[in-house]
Amino acid sequence: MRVDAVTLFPAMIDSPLSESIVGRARTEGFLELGFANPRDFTEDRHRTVDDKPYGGGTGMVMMAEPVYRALKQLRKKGSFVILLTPKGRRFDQSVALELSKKKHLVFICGHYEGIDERVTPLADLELSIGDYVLTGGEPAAVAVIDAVTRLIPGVLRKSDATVNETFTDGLLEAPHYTRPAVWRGKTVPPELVSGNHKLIAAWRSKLAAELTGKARPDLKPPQQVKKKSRGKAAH
Ligand code: 6GU
Repeated sequence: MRVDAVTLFPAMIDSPLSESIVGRARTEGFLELGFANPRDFTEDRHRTVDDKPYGGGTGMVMMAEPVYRALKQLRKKGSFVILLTPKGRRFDQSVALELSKKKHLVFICGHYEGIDERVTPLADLELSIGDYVLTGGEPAAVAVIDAVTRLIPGVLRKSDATVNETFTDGLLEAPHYTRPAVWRGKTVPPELVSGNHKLIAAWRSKLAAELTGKARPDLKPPQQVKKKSRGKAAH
C-alpha cells in the first residue's frame, strides 16, 4: 500500500512509523510512506503557510493554496484522501479494515487552529481519532496508519493474529499471561496451563465477555444470526 501525508511536520509521522512492526513493513515493502510539505509549495520569500483567521480570534489558520498544491502533486486516480480533523467521523477498527483495502491513502494534517474550510471538499473522508484536541493531525495520522498497516496481509507474521483480537469481534480480548507461572505470589489462571484447548477457548470467551461488560458496556457484540429452523419453512 502507498500512503502519503500532507504535513508541515513530516518527522512527526516518519519517526514513530520507523520503529517496530510498521518500520519493518516499510523496509519489506508492504507500506510505502511519502510526504508533501505545504511549505515547499509556497512562492513568497517567507514561504508562508498560515494567516490570521477572518472574523478575528486566536491562533492561525493554514492557507488553502499550499495544501491544494501539495495534494495535487500526490493525488492519482484511485487515491483516497482523508482530512484529519476533530469534527470527522470517529476512527475505529471497522474504518481501519475498510482503509486497509485501499491502494493509496493520502492524509491531510491540519495544524494551528485548523485549515481553511475551503479545502474540505478535496477530501473523500473527514476522520477524528477521538473526542480530545491534538496540536495537529500528525499524531492522528500515526495512529490511523499504524492500525491500517498491521491489517495489510503479510505484515503480521502470524496470519491469524488479527482474527481473534480486540474489537474485531466487537469484544475486548481476554487477558494474557506469560512465564513465570508464579510472579510475586500471583498465579496464572489454571485453565491457561491445562493444555486443554477447548477449555482454554471457553475460558477466553467467558473472560472476554465479562471484561467487555465491565470495562466497555457500550461495546455491543454483533447480533448472533439466528439459525434457520430446519424443515418447517414453506420453501
Ligand atoms: Cl484528526 N486532529 C486534531 N487536531 N485533533 C484531534 C483529532 C485530529 N482527532 C482527535 N483529536
